[in-house]
Amino acid sequence: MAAQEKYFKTIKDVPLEDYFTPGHRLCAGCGPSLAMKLAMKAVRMPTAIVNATGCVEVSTSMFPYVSWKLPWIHVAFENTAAVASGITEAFRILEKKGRGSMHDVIAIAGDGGTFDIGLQALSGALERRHKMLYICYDNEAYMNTGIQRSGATPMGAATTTSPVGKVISGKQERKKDLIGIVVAHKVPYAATASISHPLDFINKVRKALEIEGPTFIHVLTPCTLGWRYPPSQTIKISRLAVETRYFPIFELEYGKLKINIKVSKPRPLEEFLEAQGRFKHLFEPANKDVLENLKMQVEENWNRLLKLEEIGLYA
Ligand SMILES: Cc1ncc(C[n+]2csc(CCOP(=O)(O)OP(=O)(O)O)c2C)c(N)n1
Repeated sequence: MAAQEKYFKTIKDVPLEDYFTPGHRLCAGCGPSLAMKLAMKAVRMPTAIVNATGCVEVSTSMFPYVSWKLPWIHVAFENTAAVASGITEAFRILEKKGRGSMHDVIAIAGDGGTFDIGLQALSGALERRHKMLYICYDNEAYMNTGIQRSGATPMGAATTTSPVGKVISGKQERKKDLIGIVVAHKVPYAATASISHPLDFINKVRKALEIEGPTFIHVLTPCTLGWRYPPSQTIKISRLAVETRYFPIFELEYGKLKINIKVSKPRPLEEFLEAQGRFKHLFEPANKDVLENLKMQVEENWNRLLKLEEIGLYA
């Protein structure tokens, strides 16, 4: 890729250099680790990372080793976006005073850290319109502490706090519409992405960094332990999430919605579900209604996105 080009046309144009390096302790087949590797391919230096607690943080920074070849700070869940906003403003002032250069600031947190615990700080940072990118890697539960359900866990999924038994059959509530919440702040750019579509993801990270103001990317990152599937299946399952319309890939630029991956002939949702142990019980006759409900949600969401694409506005 020529130095002046902003985006990557093919995967071969992506730089070989890794700012997220091997040797970390994330699982074999870990979706979040792939998301980190890909996201770091899009950075424009200088860049600083603000990383909330979670699998990525604890497994990439065990003293005396670190997997990040760029400035990186660990923060708590609650203040991830607040710390990122403080850092970005500090860089701005330092540059203004001629004492340093502006850095891109990327906040990174899991779904527990974003959908639930860090939501207030995220809302504040988006509303104050700091120049920063927030990436939420979504493995649909609090994985680092033993697979507890989060606001991102889909209905019907078995987790340790939404177990399958006589009383309930997996999580009873729907997944939170996080990107809807983000877009309600009228941010200039928000997008979804999947590690099965690396070029789309990398270019979205680059685009988000190029845009002035707060930007947000929600990337789906399967978890071999929590979703209960063999490590070799991570990319296949990520792709099935997209091809069944379970996780639509779209972006919102200044409120205009574009579905980036048109899935005209979706694969049956069952193909995505049956590949994972956390949904095993949904194929028992007693849980047919949960399966049907989940299918209805997927269809409803896709139709809603199509309509919003037509209207040209998210909300
Ligand atoms: C305020 C607070 N509550 C709970 C914890 C314990 N804790 C550490 S990691 C973690 C799970 C994080 O889940 P998520 O953000 O989804 O990231 P993942 O572990 O799935 O990568 C929890 C609950 C904590 N560190 N701080």
